[in-house]
Amino acid sequence: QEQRRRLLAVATRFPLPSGCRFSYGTAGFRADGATMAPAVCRAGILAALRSVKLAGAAVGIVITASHNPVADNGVKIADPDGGMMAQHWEPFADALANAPDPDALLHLVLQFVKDESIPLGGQDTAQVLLGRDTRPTGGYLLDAALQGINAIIGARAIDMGILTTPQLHWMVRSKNKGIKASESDYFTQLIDSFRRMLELVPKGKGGDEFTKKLFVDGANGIGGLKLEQIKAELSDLDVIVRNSGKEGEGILNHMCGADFVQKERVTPHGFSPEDVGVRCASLDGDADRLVYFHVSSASDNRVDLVDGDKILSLFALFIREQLDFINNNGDQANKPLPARLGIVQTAYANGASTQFLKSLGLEVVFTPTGVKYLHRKALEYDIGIYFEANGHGTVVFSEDFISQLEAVSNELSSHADTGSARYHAAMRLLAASQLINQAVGDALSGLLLVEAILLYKGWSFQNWCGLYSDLPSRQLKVKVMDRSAIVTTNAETKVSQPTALQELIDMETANYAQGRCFVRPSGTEDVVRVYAEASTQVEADSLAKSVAHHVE
Ligand code: NG1
Ligand code: ZN
Repeated sequence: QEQRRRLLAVATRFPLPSGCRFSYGTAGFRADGATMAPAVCRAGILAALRSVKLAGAAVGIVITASHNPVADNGVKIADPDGGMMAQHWEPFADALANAPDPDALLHLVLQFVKDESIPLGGQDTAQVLLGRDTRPTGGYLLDAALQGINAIIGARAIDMGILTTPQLHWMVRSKNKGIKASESDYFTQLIDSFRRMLELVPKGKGGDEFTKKLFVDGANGIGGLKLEQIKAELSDLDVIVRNSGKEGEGILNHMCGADFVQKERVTPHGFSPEDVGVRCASLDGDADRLVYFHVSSASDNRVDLVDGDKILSLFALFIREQLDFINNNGDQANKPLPARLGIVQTAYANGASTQFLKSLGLEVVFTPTGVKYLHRKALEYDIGIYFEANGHGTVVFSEDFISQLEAVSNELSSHADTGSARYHAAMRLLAASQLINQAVGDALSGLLLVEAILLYKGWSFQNWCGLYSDLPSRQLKVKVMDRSAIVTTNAETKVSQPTALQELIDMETANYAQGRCFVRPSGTEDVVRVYAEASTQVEADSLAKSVAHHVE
């Protein structure tokens, strides 16, 4: 009865404005921040129920709208492993967010609790960790989330403060693993593993094109602020943060950030042609995306871009090299360490990157857009590397493989073999697995891994950028009456409905050398996205445009 009373009370406090329709989408609920409180409150209820269902394991709530404008906000839920909430709860999430009135909400919750056998009513049965980005609506939405959580008897909310999205995911994961999970633990892990990576750089190896100086575009968000906190401890780097998120420097994601740089291919606000020659990185508003760029010339603001595909390629090269050291250093006495290395991309990956990765003999697989799909696929390997072209991705190591690496390094050190290439390679992979966020794509840890690998290889930005040349591509958005009318298949590369549309796309694509084109409904915006690639920019533009006409 107390449980019913609490749910009715909280639903009455946060009535759903008429005409609002929420969908959990690719990355949780998103809308104008001022209208989000009912959805966020309900996400609080949902997260608490999820924790109760999972025997009180910590679950996370992140309040952010990532790269979207500052007035937007959003909410998503992290499961106990630090990944995205299990998809089979999404239909309930949608229904809950859209329940029209308190009675409907109560009925829905009670029915779901029964169907899922969620043991409500006990003490200390749920814990929910909350984080939010720097958006002005964050505090107000945090309060809505807290009220939602507290509507479930026995649920405890723990506000972790203003964080990057990946920090919160990391904390949830660490807490459930029984590892210390505060922000300073996160920073310590990053700084220590970065330092270990640098200690493992062989003296006098390879090129010496690496330079210490790095400009970082913080998108005027939380990532820049956090990087400012730790940069003094990154002794081999000279990090200068712009659009750092400090008062007065600019508006969140406005003319800056990873999404802006990747889509527009021009310097973000705060950068100029004078920065020519310096390696630059750009984060998005909640610091789960990372791209790199270089000002192309001193006369205009265009940039050379290193996107998620090329970050992935750098990671893949490095990891493959270490595996080769471990396995093929010619000494027959060594037991090989068989490792399945898998590369996961989406249809948005530049075709040149896929070709490059395949030419290295790597296994490349595709999933639909959205890190929840990529991450899950990557977990099928001993080492899974996934990235979206827009810079969201990470490297995941299986626990079994980590134990094997530890066994190799223990064995070698017990034979005082710590000078061998094999030992160093194993130690590098272990350090990388500590450095790179195992829960979700993380711009800060990704940046440090990139820097450590560039330093290890002695590479400049140009060395890296020159791994392969991107095929010219174009992305367009098309507004339609009902984007759900388009249904796709084959990791979104083909349209299955309406059937005639795919024939038209095929027909157009056939007119272009190296042409590739697909369309799909966005999961975060009310648009259909068109992507086209061809051997020249003019052709990619023209292919995208003609297919967009067929979509309209
Ligand atoms: P949608 O709107 O479903 O295309 C976009 C990005 C995804 C992902 C999500 C979540 C593109 C083409 N799509 O999804 O990669 O980052 O937002 O933020 O970049
Ligand atoms: Zn983001």
